[in-house]
Amino acid sequence: MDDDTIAALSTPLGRGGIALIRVSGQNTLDIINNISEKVPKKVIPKRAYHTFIVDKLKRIDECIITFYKEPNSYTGENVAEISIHSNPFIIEEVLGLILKNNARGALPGEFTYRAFKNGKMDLIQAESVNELINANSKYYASMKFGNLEGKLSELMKKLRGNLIGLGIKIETIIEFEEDQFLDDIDIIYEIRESLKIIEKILLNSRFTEILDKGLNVVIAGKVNVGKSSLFNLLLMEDRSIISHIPGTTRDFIKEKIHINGLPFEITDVAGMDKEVTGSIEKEGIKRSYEKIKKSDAVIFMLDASRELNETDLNIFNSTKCKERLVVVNKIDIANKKILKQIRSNFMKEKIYEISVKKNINIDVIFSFLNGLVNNIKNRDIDFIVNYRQMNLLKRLDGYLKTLINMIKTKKSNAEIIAEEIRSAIKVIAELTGDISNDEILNGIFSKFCIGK
Ligand SMILES: Nc1nc2c(ncn2[C@@H]2O[C@H](COP(=O)(O)OP(=O)(O)OP(=O)(O)O)[C@@H](O)[C@H]2O)c(=O)[nH]1
Ligand SMILES: [Mg+2]
Repeated sequence: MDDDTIAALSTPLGRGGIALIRVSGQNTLDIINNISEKVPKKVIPKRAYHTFIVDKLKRIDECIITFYKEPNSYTGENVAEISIHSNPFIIEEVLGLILKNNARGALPGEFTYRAFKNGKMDLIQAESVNELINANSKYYASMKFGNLEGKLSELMKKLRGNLIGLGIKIETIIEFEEDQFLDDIDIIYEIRESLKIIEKILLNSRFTEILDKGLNVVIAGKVNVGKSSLFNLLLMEDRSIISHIPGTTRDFIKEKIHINGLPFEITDVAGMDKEVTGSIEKEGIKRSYEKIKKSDAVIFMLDASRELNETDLNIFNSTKCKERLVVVNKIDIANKKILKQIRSNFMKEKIYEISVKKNINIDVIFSFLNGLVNNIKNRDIDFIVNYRQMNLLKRLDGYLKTLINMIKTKKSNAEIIAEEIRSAIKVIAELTGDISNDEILNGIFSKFCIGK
């Protein structure tokens, strides 16, 4: 099956300037010769040929064809990239013509699978192709590009080299002196250095999902404090209904926004006043508290024009364990006595005075949101691992720790230590795909789109 020549549309199906069809495999050259007017038999690789797609002498579309000669192509095989006008009917016709000329439709991810099989990239890089395409934020995309560039792969290569070196040292001991113990401070230092890097990656990766999906931030407060007003301001659109009537928002509303390329999921909830009687309102309040519980952070809003009450205190207490920003809204119509009351009730808390309506001090909201991400983001690392990689790195972490222990305590002989090193090297090979099975590969490549 790997010998088949495959073809697929690599751009989204729809109307647009250009659609790109990719062909890969041994029949590629014949195919482009058969379906186009002006690609010479002695085609020059990587040259763009302006020509026409023809079916039985009838021109179907104008096109640009670029041929890449193996192994200098994306897949490592002969590849052609055919750019035509993006119209679903033209695409279907051209693709149909290609398939009639000894090619079959590519499976999801099959181009990248071939690139991996032909050694153009390792498994970590292959996975990152799809992750990059599907990234939901600028930050996540740039991290995934780090993986594609091979930053994690390089690290794994280096680590593998270190371990192999260590293995050889130990094997020599085994050969010459039975039951020898290994005592080498340099070796322990080297393994420790690798461990440090792995632990940093793991720490960073705990936030992989958060950063892809967006940090969940809830705007909480009693009715009518201005929650929906702030929500709309952050979204830059009139998403939530705002009114002077208390209890306007009865159910939560969740929307995604990006600040500096980082995703946030902001939730506007119903005001949480204890004294409401209606069953819908009660359900709304229940949901508000649930949303707080599940959130990553909370913006807790007070009202500078109305007396502090029990609801304010209840909400404050429910957000104790959360990353929290406390703001007093409506500072434009603040009542001095109330501000004093608020300050004396929240003595230990840093409270920011804002007005959503008059756009006063709104910067604090953005600083808070930015700060949340800066807290969790490890700036030294420019790639993020996925769950498969994370689990393997955890296993590797375990092996390396055991290894240090074995060497330090001098309780294990060289034979056992060598075995531990072999296990660690095997984990690295699984990470990079040097060892893999069909099930793992299927799991990875079936998630790709067709044409990649
Ligand atoms: N003066 C003043 N009024 C504000 C400010 N922010 C919001 N408001 C007004 O306060 C009222 C309530 O605003 P909303 O945003 O609907 O408040 P909410 O907290 O979502 O209210 P519920 O959904 O009922 O819980 C509206 O009339 C807003 O125009 C502000 O900074 N200053
Ligand atoms: Mg509201």
